[in-house]
Amino acid sequence: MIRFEQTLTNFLLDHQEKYNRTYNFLILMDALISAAKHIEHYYLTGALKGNLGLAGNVNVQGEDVLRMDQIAQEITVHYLRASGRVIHAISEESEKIIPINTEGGRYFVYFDPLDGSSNVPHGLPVGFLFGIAKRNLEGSEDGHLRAGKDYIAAGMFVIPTGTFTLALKDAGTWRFHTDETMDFVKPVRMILSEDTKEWELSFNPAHRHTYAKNVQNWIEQNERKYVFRYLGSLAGDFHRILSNGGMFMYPAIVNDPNPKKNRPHGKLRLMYEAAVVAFMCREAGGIAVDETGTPTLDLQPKEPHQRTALYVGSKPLVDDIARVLLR
Ligand code: AFP
Repeated sequence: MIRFEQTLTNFLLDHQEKYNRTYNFLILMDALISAAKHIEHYYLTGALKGNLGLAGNVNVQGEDVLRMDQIAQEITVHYLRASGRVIHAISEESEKIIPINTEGGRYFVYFDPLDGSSNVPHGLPVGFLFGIAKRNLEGSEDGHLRAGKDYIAAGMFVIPTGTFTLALKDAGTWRFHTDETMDFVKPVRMILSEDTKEWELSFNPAHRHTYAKNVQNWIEQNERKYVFRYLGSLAGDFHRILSNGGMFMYPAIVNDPNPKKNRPHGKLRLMYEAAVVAFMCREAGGIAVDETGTPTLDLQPKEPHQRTALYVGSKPLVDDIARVLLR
């Protein structure tokens, strides 16, 4: 007997029908999946084809652009355009908001098509992160910069591992794997583990002495209780936290010996990094906060590429560090 697993398409079909929704969301998801598969192909063949190096320019964040960043951006914008369902998109790779189908579109998509660039020259895991919000169908439209709490879905592909995690508003966080036909199948609901023995801590240890003193003290007092893991790609690091529980953090950098290197607002981008994982975390029973202990999902972006500090993961652990953040 052949064992057939439920496909992502069937899962989404069930979801849309259960909640009496249209199929527009399926069309958008199909576009994102096509984009992710296409990016994965370029990534897997990148070393052979010479696509893992620099492109020769600098992006809106002042970082060197990689050839793969450009390829991933071009692919994603193509599929979003072809879907006809997107009003505009915000991408890490584009300084300005990208108008797509401004009259007929239905969704806003906030994405980073290749997150974790330090892993690219090595062909190691990177992420394709996205959040989706819906047009205000009743009444006038707002500034299109939605807070995470207003996303209807958020997800991440960990490239090139063949895993995809998708969170749907009030309907859970689900992990899919690739089958032999390259379809995403077998939804498994992700709930953050309550078993503290499995919990992991994840942050860049090279920065620990640049964090606020109360954060440094918290680390000193707590780090030995947990396993430590850090990949340097948010999607990969958060993927582990979703599986095992614990906390990923990218605190504000306020004590760098070279003050020019301080990042009082953190490093991660709110709309297409922090809010995306915060949304997935909430649907898996966890929580995320910024450097002031404010829930990440409540942060209203004022501009597309806004940065934020991030503490995300199991609620007891995030609540615990939030207590010292508030002091
Ligand atoms: P890059 O794409 O510039 O490497 O940034 C990746 C990222 O935004 C996120 O995926 C990581 O969690 C974090 O930055 C890693 O930053 P550090 O290199 O400072 O540890």
